[in-house]
Amino acid sequence: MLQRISSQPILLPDPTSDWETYNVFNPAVVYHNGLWHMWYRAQGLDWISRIGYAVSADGLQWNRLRRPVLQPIDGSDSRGVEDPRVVWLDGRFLMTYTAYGREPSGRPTHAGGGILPMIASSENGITWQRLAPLVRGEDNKDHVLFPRKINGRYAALHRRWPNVWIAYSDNLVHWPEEEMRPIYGPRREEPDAWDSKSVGSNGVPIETDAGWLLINHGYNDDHVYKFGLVLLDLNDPTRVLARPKTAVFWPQELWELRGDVPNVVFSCANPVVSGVVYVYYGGGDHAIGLATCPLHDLLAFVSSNP
Ligand code: BMA
Repeated sequence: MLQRISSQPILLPDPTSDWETYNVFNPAVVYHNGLWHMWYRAQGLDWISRIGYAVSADGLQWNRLRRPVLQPIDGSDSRGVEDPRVVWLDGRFLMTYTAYGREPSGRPTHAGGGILPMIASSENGITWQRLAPLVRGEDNKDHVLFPRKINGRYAALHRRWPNVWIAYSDNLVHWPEEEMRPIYGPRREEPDAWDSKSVGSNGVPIETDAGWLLINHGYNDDHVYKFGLVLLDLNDPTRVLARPKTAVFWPQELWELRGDVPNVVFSCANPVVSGVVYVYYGGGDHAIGLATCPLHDLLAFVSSNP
């Protein structure tokens, strides 16, 4: 179903750079005004994650900026800014990213403390203003905005481990706790399931007539990151309409099976252009690959494997 466009990565680390020397991975990609925009996580000589920007006319060949567009500024993100996801909404780019800090931000969950699910905004994709975290006081990440307001409000998926939750906001800054709801979690009662241990969101939810199509990730005791599909109700995304039991994508190429972290495909982007879903992903936390699929094939798979 999802096919790699090549057995090779489309973007590699740059050994001549100080900040993207070792790894480039987990990019956000938005197609806007005839250009493909990419924001990608990079690690260089100091192993701190920064976010770089690249632009492309065809989604395949990328031109990178020499310097990162988002990097740590204080103790709340001094260990790195990670895993961007971007939407174009209300005439600006909005990014969700993980701020990885030095001090525990509150109650650690499985990730061990010091993690904030941040939101930032940009008119040109290059200069970014930090807005606020979606929630404080807990390790929470894998957050992603819906590409439009739902019932007049901004909406976001986030992970309050081990479950994926929804949150709503009028202003992107205040996300009332009392309106947060869990949607789905790991299939713990089925130890052999590919996602029995952990799940999280990938790229921006895809709006279709059948519902919000999510490509998500998960793993089981084998700790092999794979992708699956989830379909949510358009007006009430806490309603899961379908969740096929089988994964749709997993590490196969050597650079996905080895890399900096082995057995990882991890995606923060699935833009749809002319009916084709472009899944950009990090392989082995080391390089960036691309797999594509007609949107209607994914929907047919979901409807025949609810
Ligand atoms: C997750 C995130 C991702 C990473 C993945 C695999 O927790 O940190 O950025 O790709 O682990 O290492």
